[in-house]
Amino acid sequence: MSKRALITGVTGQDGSYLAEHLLAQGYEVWGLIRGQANPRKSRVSRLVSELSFVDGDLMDQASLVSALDRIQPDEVYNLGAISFVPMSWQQAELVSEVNGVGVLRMLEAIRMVSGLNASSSARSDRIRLYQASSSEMFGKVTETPQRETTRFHPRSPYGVAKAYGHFITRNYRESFGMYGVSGILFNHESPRRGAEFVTRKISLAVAQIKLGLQDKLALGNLDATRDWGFAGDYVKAMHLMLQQDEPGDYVIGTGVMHSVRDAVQIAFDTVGLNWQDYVVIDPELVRPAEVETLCADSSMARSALDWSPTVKFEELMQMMVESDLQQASREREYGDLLLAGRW
Ligand code: NDP
Ligand code: GDR
Repeated sequence: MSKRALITGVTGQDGSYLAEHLLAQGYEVWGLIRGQANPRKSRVSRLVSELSFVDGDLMDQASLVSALDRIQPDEVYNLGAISFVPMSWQQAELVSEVNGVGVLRMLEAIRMVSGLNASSSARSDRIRLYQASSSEMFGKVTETPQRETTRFHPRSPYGVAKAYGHFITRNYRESFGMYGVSGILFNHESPRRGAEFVTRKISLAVAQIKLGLQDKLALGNLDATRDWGFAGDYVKAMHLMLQQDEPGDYVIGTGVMHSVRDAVQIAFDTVGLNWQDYVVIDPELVRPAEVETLCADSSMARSALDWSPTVKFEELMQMMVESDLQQASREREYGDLLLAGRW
């Protein structure tokens, strides 16, 4: 019998890649969808047509219990979150509810549906949980590169909420014998990345500038450095984590750091333009408390999971720029045809 997986956050970047990966492994895949008419549902069903959907929201405990009851999944991937860090200073309470307490709601739903209680001595594998933890938990770093044992010092309400989700997952593992793991994933990108994140903001702008549809790109801190990888590689690590005999938490990243300035340079180089002619600094885009630098030590995942990244940063930025250029060219062609009355 094929395994069954439930993904929260299925309409997001990682959700769509993970759904594709699990379907390719022979899984039956369900996505939790929130909202009455979620506009991203049709986008993800176009990308991943064999996907099934169930209604639910991490803000609504009963909806999680009823989704688990109905689907009886073997594996739950909790990717749902408000994932844009600056939003967490604007709506700190909501972000804490979804990204922090939302994890507790999912753990409680699994506990109820699996019949686990505090006297459960043996570990329960009935429903395995993957929790999407983040390198933002490291924040103001105390050692470089960061590994599983590096101390957390989150710098945003987002990072604080993710740290809660991380520890409560570990606590349910220790308290109830639940099979729950957290992947501490560093930044990962793709042509499906949301337009608000810096790499996609850059690739979209470069495509528009190349086609003469935009003339400036406003950015914040160009000196911030990140360990950026390809989302398609990272969802494979999520799956591998849930296949281990013993549950554990793993750092996932490339171990290579680049600055936002490097990202800009590679993206503009891809289309033969000089970035200094187009990029302007907008102080409004600088964060109240910045995470200046992040770099992963994934040696544990590399040896225990046999996982390694396959896409280098330069290739990743080029892939994103080329995808956005193709898309923008198609849209411009369509616009020209409309204007010429030939559509
Ligand atoms: P996205 O922002 O692309 O997707 C977020 C998803 O969360 C969307 O599907 C959204 O659904 C869903 N969501 C938002 N609020 C709720 C809610 N109340 N209940 C249920 N679902 C909700 O994020 P990514 O795919 O990039 O990231 C996936 C996860 O991994 C997130 O938890 C993120 O914080 C974490 N992460 C991401 C990293 C990265 O570099 N991408 C690195 C480390 C961690 P909707 O369509 O309804 O808005
Ligand atoms: P991050 O990603 O906050 O690391 O969180 P983002 O791409 O938003 O920022 C990366 C760095 O770029 C700097 N920066 C800008 N960022 C944005 N968005 N827009 C700008 O104009 C800009 N200019 C400079 C930022 O200051 C920052 O230092 C992502 C999300 O996916 C989280 O959900 C996830 O947990 C972490 O990665 C790991």
